[in-house]
Amino acid sequence: MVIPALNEAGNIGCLVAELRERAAADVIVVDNGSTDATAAEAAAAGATVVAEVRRGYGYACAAGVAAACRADVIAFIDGDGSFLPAELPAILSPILEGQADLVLGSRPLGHIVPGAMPPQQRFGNWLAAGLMRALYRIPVTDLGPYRAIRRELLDSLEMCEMTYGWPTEMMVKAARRGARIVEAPVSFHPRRSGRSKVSGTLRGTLLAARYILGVTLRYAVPSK
Ligand SMILES: Nc1nc2c(ncn2[C@@H]2O[C@H](COP(=O)(O)OP(=O)(O)O)[C@@H](O)[C@H]2O)c(=O)[nH]1
Ligand SMILES: [Mg+2]
Repeated sequence: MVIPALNEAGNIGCLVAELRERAAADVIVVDNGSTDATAAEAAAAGATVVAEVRRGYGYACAAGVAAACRADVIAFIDGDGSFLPAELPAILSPILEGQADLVLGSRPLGHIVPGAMPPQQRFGNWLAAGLMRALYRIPVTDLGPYRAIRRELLDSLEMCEMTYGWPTEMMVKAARRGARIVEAPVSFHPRRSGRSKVSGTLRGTLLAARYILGVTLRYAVPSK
């Protein structure tokens, strides 16, 4: 289990504790230069804490993957408490049962608590997922950061988007590989505490939109 985290003190401890109660194997928190007690709180709750100084969601995820060296399946969850550890079995079981290589938690298929997702994020995810359905023929309704992937597949993707583009790159490259991609409904809640760094800020929203759309279009034309 990999959790990219930037200033999630107040959220990360409960999240790690809940994941460990639910017997998630290694819980790895990647602290991306937090200025609060994220690392200490995560460690106290029993996580393996990895520091990644290069700022970026993709750098953090990649550092977590490198640290999870014994895992055959790697799951990702945000560090803000907006996704529920109780729903982890839905994310993992299609892979463990041999039916999928990449499982994406879909919020539109599940439940979005009112106020949890700003309208621009709702629209952006809808648009990007629609483009992916049309361009890559994959059955997706969301960009699902709560997800799980077979390690073998992930290693073969040669991920290079080290910031906002990482989750999109994983989807489109897996699609190009012909991987089995399925969605599982998940619920989405307001972050437990603290501030949003992506969809709640203008800069984060614009950068995320640019990377998500850029990466979605970039791999649409097969290079060979
Ligand atoms: N490693 C890393 N994680 C980040 C960064 N920005 C956001 N995150 C984490 O990514 C997740 C989603 O970010 P969040 O601020 O909740 O964005 P929102 O869900 O769009 O409001 C949370 O776990 C954050 O701690 C970053 O620059 N680096
Ligand atoms: Mg969030």
